[in-house]
Amino acid sequence: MIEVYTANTPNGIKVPIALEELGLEYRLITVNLAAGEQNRPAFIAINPNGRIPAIVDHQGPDGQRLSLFESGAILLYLAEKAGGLLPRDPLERQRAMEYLFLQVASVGPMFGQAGWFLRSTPMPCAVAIERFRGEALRLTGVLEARLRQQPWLAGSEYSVADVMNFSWLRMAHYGGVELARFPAVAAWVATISERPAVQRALARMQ
Ligand SMILES: N[C@@H](CCC(=O)N[C@@H](CS)C(=O)NCC(=O)O)C(=O)O
Repeated sequence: MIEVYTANTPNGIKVPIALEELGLEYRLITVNLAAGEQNRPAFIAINPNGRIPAIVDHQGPDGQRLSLFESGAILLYLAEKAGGLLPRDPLERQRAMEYLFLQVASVGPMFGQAGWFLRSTPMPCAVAIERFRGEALRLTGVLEARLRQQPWLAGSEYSVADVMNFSWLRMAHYGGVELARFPAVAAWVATISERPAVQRALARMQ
């Protein structure tokens, strides 16, 4: 059984979606971010970085207990464990890695900062909004160009790269990005939203 420490946020839904897609059993443990549970010693022992998501797999490599944080690392671990969500074709596999890391390094941080400066800061800052929303728009354009050429980010196969980026792009408005300007991304979000595994994961996260 895999324990999933998470919350209903863009980063938090990735792991339940991947687990549902891969058909792995899991137990959800909701971390109350508003109450600061991510900074409590019991959680820091699982994720020293104090962020969700994190997992504990009691049947990890060689049957050992594994605790793991960072959503990209978790999704790659789960994909390899279950043998899914990663293309077998070597070129597409590298594309999947590429777009997974683009999400971790750029899409998540830029959308996250854009949303925070647009909605959560007590002191609005036009320069910060322009910078981060501008980057969120630019990155959505990168995904748009890719999805105009291929049905999925890796190419012909749905993969961890789609799960990672979908989790943020379905909330694009949070970062001040309207998907009406990006029809290929909007259609890809709608298609992924209809997948039964995605709907099961989102229902469990309510
Ligand atoms: N790069 C990390 C980002 C994790 C992250 O920022 N999680 C947010 C929720 S979406 C969090 O735990 N925030 C709590 C806080 O800021 O104290 C990942 O992909 O796992």
